[in-house]
Amino acid sequence: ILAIPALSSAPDKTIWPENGDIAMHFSAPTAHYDYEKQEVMIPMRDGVKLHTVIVVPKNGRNLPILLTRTPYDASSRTSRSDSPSMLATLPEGDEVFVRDGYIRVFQDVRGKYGSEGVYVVTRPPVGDLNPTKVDHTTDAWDTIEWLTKHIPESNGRVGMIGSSYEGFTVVAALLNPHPALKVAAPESPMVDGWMGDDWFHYGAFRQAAFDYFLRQMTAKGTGAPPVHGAYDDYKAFLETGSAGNWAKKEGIDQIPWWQRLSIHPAYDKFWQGQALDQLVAAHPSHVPTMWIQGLWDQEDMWGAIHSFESLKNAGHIDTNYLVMGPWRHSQVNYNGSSLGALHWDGDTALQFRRDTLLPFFNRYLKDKQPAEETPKALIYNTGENHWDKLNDWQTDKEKQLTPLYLQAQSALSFTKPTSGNAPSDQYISDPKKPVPYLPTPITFADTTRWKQWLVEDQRFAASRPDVLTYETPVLDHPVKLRGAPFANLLAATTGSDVDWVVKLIDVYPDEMPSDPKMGGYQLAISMDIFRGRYRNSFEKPSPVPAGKVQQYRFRLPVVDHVFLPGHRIMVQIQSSLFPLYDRNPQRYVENIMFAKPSDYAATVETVMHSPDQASSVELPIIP
Ligand code: PG9
Repeated sequence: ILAIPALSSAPDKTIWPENGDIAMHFSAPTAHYDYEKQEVMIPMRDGVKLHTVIVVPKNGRNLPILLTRTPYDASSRTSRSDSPSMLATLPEGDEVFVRDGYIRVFQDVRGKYGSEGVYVVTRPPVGDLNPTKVDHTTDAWDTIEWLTKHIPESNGRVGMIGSSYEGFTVVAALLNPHPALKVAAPESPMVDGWMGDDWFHYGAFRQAAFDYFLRQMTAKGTGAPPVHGAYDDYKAFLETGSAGNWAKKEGIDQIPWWQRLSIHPAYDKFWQGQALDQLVAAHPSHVPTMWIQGLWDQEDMWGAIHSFESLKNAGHIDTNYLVMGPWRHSQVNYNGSSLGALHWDGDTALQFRRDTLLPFFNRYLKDKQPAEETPKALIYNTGENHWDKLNDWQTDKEKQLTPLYLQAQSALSFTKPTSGNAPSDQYISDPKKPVPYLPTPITFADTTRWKQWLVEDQRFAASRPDVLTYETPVLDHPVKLRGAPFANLLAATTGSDVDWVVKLIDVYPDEMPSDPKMGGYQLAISMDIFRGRYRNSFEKPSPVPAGKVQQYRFRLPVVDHVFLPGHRIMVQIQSSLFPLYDRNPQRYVENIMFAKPSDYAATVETVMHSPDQASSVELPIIP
């Protein structure tokens, strides 16, 4: 018989863990780290505390602070990898600042991740649209006040930086900047969600936003994953119908932001009151600011350039600078050597961060004179493949545009159409077969395709019967553009509403010996969509009179491009970009978000190119 130990005797620790195998107390040794990371809750004026991660180089003294306010989790933004090195811990875009000895701070905006308070999407400034006493201007102010008093290693100066939503928080801080905020860099800031940033473009709703609603607005932390139930979103969205139907199907109709956004389909006071490009010009700051964005920014193509231009038009050019790189959304903070099939002269994003951005910040945060003067506008020439450094940037008001006219027989030319040729072209726009924005199948979750969709080869669209295509002969001299082209369509529909998509395209030579797959490539250098009901007023839409030619004139995204000899210029026109943009039913309804299946109708679109109704794309040509 085995001897059974008495019940009261303590277990042998060498064979059995008294409290289980989870260490009661654990902290990773960090003595050898080259930084210290601190997490603090910073009190705002209303008592709400915001979760803030502060990363300080060890043994640092008299260092500037680089601040980003984010809805995307300050903790994960400050842990690219778990490493004893500050360089590896912080995001790629920060490397130049880390190497130069900056203190780095990321803060969760109120109501998201570790921060207390109520989250409101791109919380508008205190006033008509925000009945509280706090906004991103006050939160930035209170945060900077606290940081400058509580980080002994700092020199008391702060720079703000961030892309997209994080760029939006930089712009908001500029409306009433804390005196210690010495320099700012909004990168692709979300500035006007209706005109041309994330939610709409000229009134056409961007259904790609739906997945974002789920991830950001169904939980304080990371929200519910989107469940589409199909690999091909073209098919899934087509079968579901209106944007409102999709919202219902996915449960998005429970989200307050969708409930607000969907009852403001027009550019009413709700959107006007939070358009930051107008607000910064009305409340200009003295903070030196570099407005940065990509030339193919698939998310926030409006914000930076329009803010810069509206400041310039209001006479506040002195402290403002413009940078536009050959980048997709936020690519400024990653590798900028290529975009889709396009390859640049080196890592353009690193070149910019190292040679322009860091010296700009150092000037105001460290009193270090830059080796060369910061150009007023730094913009990448995407035709000749180099940076252009400019000491001025002309806004639309200052620019002469040259019309490039649509012609009979799919031609394009700088001379006006003459009589005796066909005066127009037609196509059927059928909401049952909308033009896709990428070759199908399309999966919104495929982020690689999403990031580069604006540089997709447009040949897949050119071959469709519902896409009009106009082209110049092969160029025997370069045509140089710098600025914003405008679409100027004179067009009619048999329906009572219509969308117009206009693309300005560089057609590569048939043969490209050094890169054969680029032979004949159709690169859209600028494109946008315009919802016809807003042709007379963005605020007050009106039905389009059937069969009557109307003018649709709208600005396209800025370019700095040279059409090289051997290339052609092309213009494509179509009436949908699905499922990125919701379909226009083409029969006028009060709110397209909630159109019924019976509202959608195939209609005939007529684009004029007669001498007195000459459609064109107006080009910002430079000598
Ligand atoms: N484009 C994203 C966004 C900004 C603002 C509102 C909603 C979405 C972003 O990348 O942050």
